[in-house]
Amino acid sequence: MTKKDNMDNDALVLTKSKPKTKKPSMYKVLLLNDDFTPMEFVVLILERFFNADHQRAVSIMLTIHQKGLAVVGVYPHEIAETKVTQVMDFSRKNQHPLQCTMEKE
Ligand code: TYC
Repeated sequence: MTKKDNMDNDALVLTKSKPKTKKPSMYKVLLLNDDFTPMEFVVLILERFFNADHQRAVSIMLTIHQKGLAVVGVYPHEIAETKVTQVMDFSRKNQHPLQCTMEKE
């Protein structure tokens, strides 16, 4: 990570340059409570799309049920968008009104 600055052909100066790669911005994926989606369906969503084991999925689902929403994962933009789309598509196909959104961390 050094840059060679050759100044007037005699002094060779080594200067540090900043690395040019940036960490990607991260996005929280949120699952929202509603009065109609069955608890078991939310548990299935958490197991299938957010890799939660059954016990953790039940615990997160109950948090959403009680508090109104929960962050269910944090991902780079494209992955977060994919998760939201997967959840919304799967919920719509099963005729549940479950809502999933993302916001910048
Ligand atoms: N509140 C729903 C019920 O009582 C369960 C539920 C939990 C729905 C979490 C959505 O994101 C949710 N059947």
